[in-house]
Amino acid sequence: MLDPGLIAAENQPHYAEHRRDYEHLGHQLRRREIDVEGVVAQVMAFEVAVPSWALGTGGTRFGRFAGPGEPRNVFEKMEDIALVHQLTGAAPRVSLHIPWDEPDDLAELRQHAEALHLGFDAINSNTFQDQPGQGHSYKFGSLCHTDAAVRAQAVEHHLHVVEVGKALGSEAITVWLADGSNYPGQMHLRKSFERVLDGLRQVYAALPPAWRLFTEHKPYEPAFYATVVQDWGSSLLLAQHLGPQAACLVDLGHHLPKTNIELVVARLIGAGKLGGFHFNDSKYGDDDLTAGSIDPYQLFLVFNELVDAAVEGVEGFDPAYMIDQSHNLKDPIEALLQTVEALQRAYAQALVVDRAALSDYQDQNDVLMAEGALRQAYQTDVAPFVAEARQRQGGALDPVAAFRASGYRAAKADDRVTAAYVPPSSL
Ligand code: LRH
Ligand code: MN
Repeated sequence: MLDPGLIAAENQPHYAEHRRDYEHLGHQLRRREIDVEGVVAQVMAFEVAVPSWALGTGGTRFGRFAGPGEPRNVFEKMEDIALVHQLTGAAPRVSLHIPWDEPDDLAELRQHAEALHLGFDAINSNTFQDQPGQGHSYKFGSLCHTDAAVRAQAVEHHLHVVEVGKALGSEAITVWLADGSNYPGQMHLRKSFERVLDGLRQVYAALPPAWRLFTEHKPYEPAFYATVVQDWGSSLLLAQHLGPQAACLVDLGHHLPKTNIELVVARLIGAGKLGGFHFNDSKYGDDDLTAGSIDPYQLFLVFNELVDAAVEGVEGFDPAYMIDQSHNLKDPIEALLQTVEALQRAYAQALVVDRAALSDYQDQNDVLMAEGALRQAYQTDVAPFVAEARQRQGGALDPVAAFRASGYRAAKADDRVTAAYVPPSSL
């Protein structure tokens, strides 16, 4: 965590200018009968979970270029996430991956999180890698495997992940399965799906009443011919068969090029099965780039569907917002600060859509004016609203500038090399 005084000192020279921008935007939007304070309040309430696996430098099969001061374990990852939350006011929870982040002492990790004012969002299972000492390999799948012993092992893993989540205070499990095939004929396309459903039924049966199970679809990789949970339709079928505690998680990068992702979101909202998001962006495949970096209009159109559902009061609409990115070139903390900003902006833009006018234009099939209503909101520079929402929560007007001014990375580059890691319990 940073000394709050440092953030205030960083904000101070820019505050008057920010106020002018904020007032100016306020005037513009009041002319459009937009409730300015209402928008800022909603942006202040916006929260997104940070994935534990995004705090270290990511890589590809071609290489990884580690950066200075990377976290060495889940405790240090939590410290970095607490900083992202301190600077943005919008990242109060972490999404863990098991076994990557499984500590020896869960109670110690929970205490550490509480000390950092962080909570635990959906916890992620992992049957896409074989762990040392594992009885059966997941080479040919996990819950879809033709061998009952492998399926039982995969179910056991998911039950264990639920127990870890319960101990940490998480209330959801995200199930992304790499299960699939590389060649036609290799895998029975219907029976493999039936086996996955059967396995998830056993996991579903073990869920505490308040928990949710998110099914995450993905068209390909690591399977390059057929993935069992390949698309939103397969994910929706699973969630509908499993029951009310199951819903679909939309990873923005898990769609074939040119897929209308906001339409997928609208369909899942309509089915009452939109469970949550893994926000990121991509140009080609599952590139896990920073959200809004490639197609910010698409991100806005996704948030437009979310705000529309919230304004309408769609029953049971309560999606979990999480980031899922791999920071191969950017400093992971800076990339996350940039990501939270992009999400807050897309949300604020969606909040300033004149929905009454849009609905009239849609009813009158006034194509140009209907499109114009969305573009007007998208072209509104809501940055002063987002900055105001942050600074009202003790955050930074410019989080990346404050992070760089703090020297946090350089300090960690020293700490996390020289100093052996001392768990909080022994401090
Ligand atoms: C799969 C995925 C999934 C996570 C993994 C780190 O591509 O999106 O959500 O388990 O990335
Ligand atoms: Mn994902």
